[in-house]
Amino acid sequence: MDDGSGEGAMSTNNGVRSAGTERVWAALDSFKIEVPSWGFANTGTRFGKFMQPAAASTIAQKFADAAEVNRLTGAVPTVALHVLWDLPKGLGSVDEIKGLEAKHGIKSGSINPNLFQEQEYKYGSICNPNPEVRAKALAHLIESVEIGKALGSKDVSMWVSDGSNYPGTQSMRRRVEWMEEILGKTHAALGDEQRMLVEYKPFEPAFYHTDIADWGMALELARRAGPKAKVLVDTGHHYQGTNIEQIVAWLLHLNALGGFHFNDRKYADDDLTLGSIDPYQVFRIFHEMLSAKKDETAGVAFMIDQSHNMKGKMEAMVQTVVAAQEMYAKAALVDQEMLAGLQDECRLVEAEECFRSAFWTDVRPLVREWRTARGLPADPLDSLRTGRYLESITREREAANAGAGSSYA
Ligand code: PSV
Ligand code: MN
Ligand code: MN
Repeated sequence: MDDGSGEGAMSTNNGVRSAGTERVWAALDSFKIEVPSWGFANTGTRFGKFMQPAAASTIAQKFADAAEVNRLTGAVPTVALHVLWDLPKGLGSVDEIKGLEAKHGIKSGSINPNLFQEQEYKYGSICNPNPEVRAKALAHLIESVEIGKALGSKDVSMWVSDGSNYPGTQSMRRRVEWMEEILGKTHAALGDEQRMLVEYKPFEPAFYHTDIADWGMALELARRAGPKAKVLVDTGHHYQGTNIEQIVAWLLHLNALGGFHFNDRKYADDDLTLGSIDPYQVFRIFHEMLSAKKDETAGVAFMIDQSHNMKGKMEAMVQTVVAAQEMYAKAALVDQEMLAGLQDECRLVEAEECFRSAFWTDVRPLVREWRTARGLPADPLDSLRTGRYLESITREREAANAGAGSSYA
């Protein structure tokens, strides 16, 4: 099999592993990705939601689901928590979470404050003209930092949905000042090992302007907040045609990339399974990670941010983790040294073929071999479907979910 680098994805040649295969195995061994608790729950579209019998409705169920995805894929050591949805008692919920960590052998990942759901936030949270509302938002952020400390979790991951719907109705400049003040105070509360990730999104729910609309704004806000603040790139939060891997390259260069929220989309923030629309983009992003210097990528968190109304929650999550592993393996196949040489000599077609051939190589047999060698199911999706877990949670949760209300998470 020819991958354009001359190495191919065959695992051995007379018992000798190719350099490409070695790179793929090392990449798979190191690859970890965080799953979102909300990806296992009944979440909706803007107009409603279709309830699934096996959806998780308690934090205990979400932990159990995340642990099962980890058991199937070997790549999910942490689950992201949304404070309002998963820790309704705030710090008072920490003991329960610690118990679930111990029970399931996975840890709490990023802590996601919720600055968008409560009535007070109609005109914004940390950018709200009302100082009392801003104080409420700050208190929630500080509590989220404290929850992170108590759980030993590294990242407080902030998505600020603030903005306005009509021109002239808000002062964009004053809102920047309010935001800077609160982000600075939140940063000051962080522990030594903690970071603050600033997520951006150009559209919805504020249709005219969102206060953190793109990576430039997120970067500047992070810089002003302090050295523990980094930018979070959610792949669904860009305009059509944006070159996301170029943003990744810049943020890596500036030592400002904190992590990713991975998902796919066709139109806007669709939160679809990874690579379902554009796997080449995932490959290109992973290539930026793998071709960067080690100190530039240290600490960059891979997280999933997806939700599904149509696909089964567990199946969708396993699909995404498997797609991520496969795309990462493909990106690891690129012979970086050869590619750099071709780029320097401007041998354009050869450089493109070297790059593209790695993408077109079917790495699935190799990934399967790696899974088996690591004691993991060779086909995680098939194992999920034929195993007992899905069947038992469907049976157990069906009755409870039939009468469930329709809160977002
Ligand atoms: C917003 O669209 C977002 O991407 C943020 O990360 C939120 O925390 C998450 O989705 C869940 O609403
Ligand atoms: Mn996100
Ligand atoms: Mn989103």
